[in-house]
Amino acid sequence: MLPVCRRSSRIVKKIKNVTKTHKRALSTQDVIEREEKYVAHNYHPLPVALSKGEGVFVWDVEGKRYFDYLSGYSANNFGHCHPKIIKALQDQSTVLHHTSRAFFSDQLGAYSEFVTKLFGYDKLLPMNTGVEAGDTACKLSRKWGYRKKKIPKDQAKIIFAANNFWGRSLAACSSSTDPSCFRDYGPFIPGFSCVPYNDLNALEKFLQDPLVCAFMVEPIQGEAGIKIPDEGYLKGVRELCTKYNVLWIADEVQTGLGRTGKRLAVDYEGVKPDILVLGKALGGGVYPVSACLADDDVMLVMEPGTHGSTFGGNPLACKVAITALAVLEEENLADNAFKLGEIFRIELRKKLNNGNPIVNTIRGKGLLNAIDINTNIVDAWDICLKLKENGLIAKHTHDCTIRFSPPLTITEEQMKESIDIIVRTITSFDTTQ
Ligand code: IF1
Repeated sequence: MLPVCRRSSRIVKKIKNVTKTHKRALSTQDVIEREEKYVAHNYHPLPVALSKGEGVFVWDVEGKRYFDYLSGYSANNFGHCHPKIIKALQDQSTVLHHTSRAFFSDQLGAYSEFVTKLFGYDKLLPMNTGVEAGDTACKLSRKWGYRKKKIPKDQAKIIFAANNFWGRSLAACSSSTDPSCFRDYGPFIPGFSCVPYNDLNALEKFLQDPLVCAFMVEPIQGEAGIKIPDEGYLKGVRELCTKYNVLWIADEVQTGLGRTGKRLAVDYEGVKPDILVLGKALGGGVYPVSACLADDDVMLVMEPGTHGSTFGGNPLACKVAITALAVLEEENLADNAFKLGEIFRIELRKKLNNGNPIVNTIRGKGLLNAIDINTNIVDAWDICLKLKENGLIAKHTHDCTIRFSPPLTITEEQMKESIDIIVRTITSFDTTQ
């Protein structure tokens, strides 16, 4: 066994060697092989190795430019390296970045006041990731159920929409109807059940159960493939939850913050959830920031020491989030998403939906759009590979749907260039076989 000094110098040498290889320009293949070797295989990424981002564009390690049509799963609503968000990150990180909530800080109250007034709630509970905020909403609802609805101890039920997706925790898996999300992760959390999405009659039957404390639903289902409910569904959810004294939890982690062409997707029907869950773009794409918003009759069931998070609500998160929201409002990005989303769907339907057998449907709201592919002719994956070759990166969800969600900062000219790439790519596939 080598003496400690010899061992540590060997480790230092190894690290130097690793950093030295960094100096040689890495190829895409180098990046892929290194990730394969050292990173868990819990994703199957598109074979592109990104090293730079600016606005709606990203560049790979060979310097090739792409339109980013995933936006980091809608965390990059404001584009890559938005100058105001980067400045806020830089400035705050040199002043005070993390304190924990064991102490007050000058940023948390300012941020929470801004956010609660913007969305019309009494209070905010700060977390970091979307799934943590979703979990917080479930805990809030159960506690409210026991304290306010007088549900007998440990019997509270929460209803979710079938085909929901709200993250990767055991709680989220426990509510999932997608085997790829829950297989081999049992036993599951009790008291969770699912109701068909976009079905108010089915929902009412579940909500009549006096043990139900909450119903969690995405205003548009993301991972399910950008599933848009009928007009009036959200109003119906609001009415039924009020009628049966059930908290409505709206998961706007993906649909929120301008993505669907409104500040929140629920704004399309002018309804207010009891608990609003935000995440992803709330951190401006540069820092994990999520939150639950609720009024005092719900939020104040949480007493000190009964829930929390090391990083939740830290000064850096607050500064970045308040800046991201200011960018959303000042640059009218929700309106831009609405306008350019219309152009996207109209142009693609005109150029692709007129008999091209590959494309089944084109749907979406704002800049949360998807195309269903006829997988008898071509796989969505193969289309994504070809799109990449043509300078646009997008990701399929399940086998037959490709999501198209660029940053909300995209311009009309960039949108038209992207549409050309998508049309050229899809029409390049042979449909005769
Ligand atoms: C993955 C997509 C999936 C979400 C909604 C909560 C969360 C998410 C509506 C949890 C997260 C991410 C997770 C990522 C892929 C991506 C995603 F729809 F955005 F594309 F999976 F559906 N509510 N969605 O969409 O937020 O804890 O991740 O911050 O896990 O593969 P998180």
